[in-house]
Amino acid sequence: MFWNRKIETMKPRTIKKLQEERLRKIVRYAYDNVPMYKKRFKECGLEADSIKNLEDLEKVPFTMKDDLRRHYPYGILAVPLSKIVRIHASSGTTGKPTVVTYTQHDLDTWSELMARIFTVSGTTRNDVVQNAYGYGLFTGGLGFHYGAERIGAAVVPTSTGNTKKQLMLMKDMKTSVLCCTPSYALYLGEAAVKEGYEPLKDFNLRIGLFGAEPWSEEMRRRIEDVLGLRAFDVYGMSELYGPGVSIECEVQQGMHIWGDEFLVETIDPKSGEVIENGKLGELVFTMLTREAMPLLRYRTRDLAVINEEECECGRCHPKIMRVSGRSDDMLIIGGVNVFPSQVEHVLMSIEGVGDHYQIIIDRDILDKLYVKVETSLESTKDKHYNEEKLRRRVEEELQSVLTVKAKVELLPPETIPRSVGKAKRVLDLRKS
Ligand code: DLL
Repeated sequence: MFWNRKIETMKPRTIKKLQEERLRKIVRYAYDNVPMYKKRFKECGLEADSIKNLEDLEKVPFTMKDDLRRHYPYGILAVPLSKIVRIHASSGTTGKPTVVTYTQHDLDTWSELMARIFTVSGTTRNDVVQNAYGYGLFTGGLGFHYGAERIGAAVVPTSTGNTKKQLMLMKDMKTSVLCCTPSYALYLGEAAVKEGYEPLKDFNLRIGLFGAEPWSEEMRRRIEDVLGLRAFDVYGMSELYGPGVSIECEVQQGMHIWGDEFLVETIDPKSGEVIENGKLGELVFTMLTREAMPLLRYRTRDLAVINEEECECGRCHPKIMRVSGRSDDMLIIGGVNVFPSQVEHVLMSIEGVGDHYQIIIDRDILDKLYVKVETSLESTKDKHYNEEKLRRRVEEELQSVLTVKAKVELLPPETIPRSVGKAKRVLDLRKS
């Protein structure tokens, strides 16, 4: 299903032509209206009209998250404050948050992108959408809210938390589309069973729109099994409106990035060199029509692979394969690079292992990796269950994938704290 068939089915050549026109315009706009960009361009010996086509994009200096922090709160505004109608902020854990601003034009664009995202997933005006992303400074709540309203669906704005009430409403309102983080979806499934619901019978769920944190294929299967829905991966970030940047289509082999609004590249996070498509690199985005806060070559720190092959769904907008993590999430343990997503992949593929885990890195003389993971409720009920055998198996599989030794501790079900938003699974004690 298409929300905007004309744009969604544009051929690659048409997308590129549109991108080129928009790139020239947005560079001129950013140069004329944001002093930071004019200064940067001049420092690099560039004028706004030095950027004539897509190949020239490489000349444009990067924008970093630190640039936004340094210009807190309004330094990157390209319009007077009187034209700003919404302000969000990203959840900075230290120091000042990163502020993102929107004009009415930006909010309209964002809602259109969200309307496309809902429609790609198969959501229609006949659906009841339970939106359990946080409403507030976080972009998840309002982003999904306005997209669902735009397609005419009925929104139940539950926001995060209050899990028992979420479940009651899910049943009573006949919720058919659930929006929340994947970790909260798993928690909702688990809590439903505990509260005596039979999710496949009691709920009317058919679609889940999950994102805002990395998750694995194995986790997708677990969520789908427990809630009886089809789970779609949604990627975005506050600086790029919020959710709305990309979603998986029905083929579910990568997430389409809306090429009419975003130019995406991958770079080597160390050297900053552009990497050819098809190889893992850091995602860098240029927003093509942003009015309040144009961002040129914004470095996300997120790692993914761009795929420009034609997609069976009829959309030629480039795809990114699952976002495997952030370059700054990478753990270096005894000199070996380890991504938390690799740990999740191993854990979730082992039968008997539960859905919730924690990764702890400690240093005594050498770095030590600990993985605490719950056993599943079913396995503890199985009379052939052998905890030590399962623990050893988890350790062996982790070692073979990570190439570092992890000490595994199996915990009883429901002992690891649950999260209602983005899960915090890594505790790096070396940093404290
Ligand atoms: O998480 C926006 C969002 C809300 C996206 C709801 C999807 C659904 P931030 O709080 O600024 O914005 O966090 C952005 O979250 O740079 C990624 O590291 C991570 N992230 C977001 N979506 C995914 C995903 C929102 N599908 C940061 N897979 C990004 C992996 C994701 N990581």
